Amino acid sequence: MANLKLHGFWYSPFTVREKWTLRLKGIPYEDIEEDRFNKSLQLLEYNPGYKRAPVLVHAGKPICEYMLIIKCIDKTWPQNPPLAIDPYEKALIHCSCWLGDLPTRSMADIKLHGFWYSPFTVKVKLTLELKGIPYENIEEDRLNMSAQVFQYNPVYKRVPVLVHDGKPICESTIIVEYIDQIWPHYPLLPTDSYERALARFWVKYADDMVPAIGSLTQSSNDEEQEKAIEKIWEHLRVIEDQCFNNDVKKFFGGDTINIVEIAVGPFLRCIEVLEEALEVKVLGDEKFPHLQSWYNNFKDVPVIKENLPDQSKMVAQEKAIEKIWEHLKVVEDQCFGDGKNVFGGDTINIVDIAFGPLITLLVVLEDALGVKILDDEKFPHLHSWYNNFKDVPVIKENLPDQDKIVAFIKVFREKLIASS
Ligand SMILES: N[C@@H](CCC(=O)N[C@@H](CS)C(=O)NCC(=O)O)C(=O)O
Repeated sequence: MANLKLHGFWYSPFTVREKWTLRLKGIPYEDIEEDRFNKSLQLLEYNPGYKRAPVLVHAGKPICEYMLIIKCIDKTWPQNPPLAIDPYEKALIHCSCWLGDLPTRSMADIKLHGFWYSPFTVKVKLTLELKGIPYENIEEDRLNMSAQVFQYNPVYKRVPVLVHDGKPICESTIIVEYIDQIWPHYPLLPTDSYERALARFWVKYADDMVPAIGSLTQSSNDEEQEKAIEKIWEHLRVIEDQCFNNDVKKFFGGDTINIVEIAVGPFLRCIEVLEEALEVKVLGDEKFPHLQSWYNNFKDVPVIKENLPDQSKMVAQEKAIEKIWEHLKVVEDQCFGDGKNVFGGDTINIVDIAFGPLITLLVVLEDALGVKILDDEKFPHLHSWYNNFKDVPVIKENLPDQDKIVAFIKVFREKLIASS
């Protein structure tokens, strides 16, 4: 990434042309904004003749003069060329460059449907960002996913979904590999077949860690928490000893991030979030020195740092569910702990009426968020009380319509977000 640096002035049409060219080709680069009245020593050193920008520095070697830079970019990264292959078109483009108008080649239409906090979505996002591929991010509402997601992913009905020129691709790993094939610069998969197979093995192993992370999210007491952490540790130990067991390599594939980092990194971010939300220790360099130093290298890469989901926002989300559980635990132990059919004994009373709609709301949220809130193992009394309550014919017939509640929550959330 830092292999390619562009020194320029943001307002200069010459610099802008280079930026367009790099963007069109999806080539990641570091933008070095120069001060026209106080140019950097590097710029003066790179372009001692004219002392002007733009200057593109590729692997330490400077290239000056915008037309030469464009030609050089086109030759070095021939994919997705803004300078057309056809000689006639090429000639036209040269002409229009001189006239001051770089023709815009129609950019691929790429849309990413996802949730900002989902590690699966993050895998795809990091891939696009690392490769510098422009895309439209479509943030889905978990409570009310767009009809497009159901249309694009009718089998699993989940995100991420990448839509490339109108064609949907589902499943995060498949999407990452697809992107890597279509835009091969900054390759994420090794070219050697054996190395590729090894990388894919670890990508799969990262996905296999998901149930253990899910158990930690769902744990409601110390014992469950410890069990879940043990399970995660088992996985991390394997990764520590067998995958990132190299002191020399910065990343799995060497000096640059590859598909293994893309697969493991977002899950480690989830673990970090759970550590903070549940006040537990899972990661750490005493236990997993290689993994920790690899993760630090990963997070240090500017594109990763900028695009990993915000930890404090994720923690807040986790803590909200924790808070609900705290309340439910009190209700479970103190209110419905005596095994009565309903609170009033055999007939519904005011307490049942008070809790009924709240629990209905939680059940809707469970469904919408994909989180088990009213877990029957965690809250057996509350669970059986709710079943009894729902079974009473008058209640059954008058419970609010689930779709209507979802629609209401959506409007309510939108208003809340707008007013915050
Ligand atoms: N194996 C899938 C997993 C995707 C997944 O679980 N997505 C979740 C978000 S983290 C989802 O869309 N859930 C919505 C739902 O289940 O309704 C992948 O790699 O893409």
